[in-house]
Amino acid sequence: MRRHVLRMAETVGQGYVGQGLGIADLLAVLYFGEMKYDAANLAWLDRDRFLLSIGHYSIGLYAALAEAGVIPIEELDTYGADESRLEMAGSEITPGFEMTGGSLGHGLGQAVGMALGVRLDRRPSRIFNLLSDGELQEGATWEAAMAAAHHQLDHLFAFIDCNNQQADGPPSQVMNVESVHEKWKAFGWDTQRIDGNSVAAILGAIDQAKTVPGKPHAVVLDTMMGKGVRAFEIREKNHFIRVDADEWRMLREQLEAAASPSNEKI
Ligand SMILES: Cc1ncc(C[n+]2csc(CCOP(=O)(O)OP(=O)(O)O)c2C)c(N)n1
Repeated sequence: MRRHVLRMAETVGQGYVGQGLGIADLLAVLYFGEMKYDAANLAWLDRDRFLLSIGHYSIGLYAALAEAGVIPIEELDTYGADESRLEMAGSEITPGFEMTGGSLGHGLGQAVGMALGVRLDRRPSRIFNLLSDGELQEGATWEAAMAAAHHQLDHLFAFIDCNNQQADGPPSQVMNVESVHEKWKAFGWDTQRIDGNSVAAILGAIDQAKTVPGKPHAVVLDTMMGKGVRAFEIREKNHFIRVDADEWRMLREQLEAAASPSNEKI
C-alpha cells in the first residue's frame, strides 16, 4: 500500500503522501483483517463501513481499495488528474467510498447516523470512522461524540490520527487539541491510545475494544506522517508534498529499505 501511495504521488508530482504513508497500517488492519467487506459486492447491506472524514487522506484509502480489488491498480495512475475518479480529496464518485469527506468535521456525525441506521435495521454492521487531530477543532465532531455515547453505539469505532501536524503547523500552535484521549474518555467513550504505526497494537486495541459493551470506541493513534520514507519522517511540514522529478527515485529506495521484513510479532 505504501508503494501505491508513493507511485500515485510521483505520477502527478505531488499529493497528500504523508497522510497516506502514515495511515497505511490502520487501513491494512481494517481492510485485510477486521472488516466484513466484500469487494465484489459493495451493495451488501450487512457490510462493515469505513468512513473517511478526512477527504484529503484519500490517497491512503485508494491504495487499500486497489489492494482489495475495488479500484483497478492501473487507475491509481490517475490520482489527482482532471476527470479522474480518484480526486485528491475523494468523494462519492470514487468506488468504495461511503461518504464525501473533504469538508472536515462531518464524518463522525455521519458515522453516528449510520450506526443508528444499521441498529434500527437490525443489521450486524459496524461503523469505522477515521478522523484527524486537526479535525478535533471542528465543533460538530464533539456534538457527534456526545450523541454516540448517549446512544451507546458500541458498534461504532472512531480512530483519531494524531500525527501532530495540520495545514498550518502542529495543533499545539494552531489550536491545542490535547489531551485527546482524556477528552474522548470524558465524552463517555471507551478510549485507548496506541502506536498507530504498529499493526500488532492496532489489532490488540480492536480486540480490547470488542470486550467493552455499551460504549462507542475511540482509538487514538499516535502516527508518524510519511512513515516508511525517511526524508518525509524527518521533515517538519508534510501536510502537502511536492517533490522535484529527480527526487522520487531516492524516496522509493528509502521505502524499499524500510520495507525489509519486520520482527514485529502479530
Ligand atoms: C471545514 C474545513 N475547514 C478547512 C479545511 C481546509 N483543510 C484541509 S486539510 C486541513 C488540515 C486539517 O488538519 P489535519 O487533517 O490534522 O491535517 P494533516 O494531518 O493532514 O496535515 C485543513 C484546515 C477543510 N477541508 N474543511
